[in-house]
Amino acid sequence: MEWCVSLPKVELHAHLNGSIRDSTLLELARVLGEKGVIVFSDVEHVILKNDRSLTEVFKLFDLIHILTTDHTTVKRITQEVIEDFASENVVYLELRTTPKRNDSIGMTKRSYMEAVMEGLRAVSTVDVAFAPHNVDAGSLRESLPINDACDGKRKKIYVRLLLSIDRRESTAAAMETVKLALEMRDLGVLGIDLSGNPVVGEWMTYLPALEFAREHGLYITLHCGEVPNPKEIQAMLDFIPQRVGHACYFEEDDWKKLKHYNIPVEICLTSNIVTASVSSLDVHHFADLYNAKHPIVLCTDDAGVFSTSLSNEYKVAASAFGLGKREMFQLAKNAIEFIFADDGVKQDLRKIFDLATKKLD
Ligand code: 6MZ
Repeated sequence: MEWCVSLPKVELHAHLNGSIRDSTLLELARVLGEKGVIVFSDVEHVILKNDRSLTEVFKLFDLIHILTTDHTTVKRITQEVIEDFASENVVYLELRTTPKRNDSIGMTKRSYMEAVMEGLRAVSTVDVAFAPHNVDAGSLRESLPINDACDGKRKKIYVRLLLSIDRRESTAAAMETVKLALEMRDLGVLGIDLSGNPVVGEWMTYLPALEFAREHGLYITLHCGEVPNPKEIQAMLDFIPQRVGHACYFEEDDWKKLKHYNIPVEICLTSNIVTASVSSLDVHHFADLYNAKHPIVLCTDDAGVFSTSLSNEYKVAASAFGLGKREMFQLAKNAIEFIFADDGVKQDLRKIFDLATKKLD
């Protein structure tokens, strides 16, 4: 495990509200319990539970959102999540989150995202490079010298953002999120994710907003095939997104299309097993895709909800699929090619990995 921790890593599929520390969730639940908003003893075991079906996961997200959807807490969890990823040598993080409205406290999707940005700026334990075009905040930090992730120096992490459309949302709400993403491009927002409970909603509802996003140059990644839904899977692949997440319920034609378009897959091993989207690692599609040299990247999905970390996902892959250190290193490095950030960032990341090669043998 130690080796997996020191390995520099790229995280491309992490939901902000799924990546919160248990200790933070419990603390927030205690406070709301004291205020009488929730009953702490009812939610404590829900937060600490380890086995969760997909249905239970989405119930848990409803609870998490009650605990976190205010500006101060959104700022705090963003800061903590970035610190946690950096502490295990994640050198590039594409963090995704669903901008939310909460009229009772005057929260708009924009003010939610401003709280996320404040969280990014508040990180002090590591250097965060997050805003490529913003002279005040980002470009100075962005030009900080690269760090060798393994040498114990102060760590640096690149952070970029994807805004998520929740499958419960209407076309208009999805469009609002895309427009917000366009407005926040200078602050490191690179693209759009479609996520949320996969048994809810229709592809055609989100399509206009996703097309608009693409026309305006945003990158797109879709949760695809997390449940069996052959028509939707084909429609999503025909859209040719830049990446897809999960791909658990693909059939032969879907694999053919995915491979034909060479669409990289964000693989979330622990998430797929815990939610029973894949019955066991022995039959996980990682192996086929890996052997076919199809672009794949290991990710956590929801490190908090599934009690995992990116280092742990590499460890799980190594033992389940018999990968040695060289293969793991290459797998981690290959992820650079599938990030949505520009070539300058890719070059920096390649240097980080090259420096690390020597030390990780
Ligand atoms: C689909 C998921 C997900 O956006 O509030 N989310 N959507 N499948 C999954 N696999 C288990 N895990 C998380 O983070 C939480 C939200 O991300 C999506 C859901 O919409 C969830 O409400 P944010 O930061």
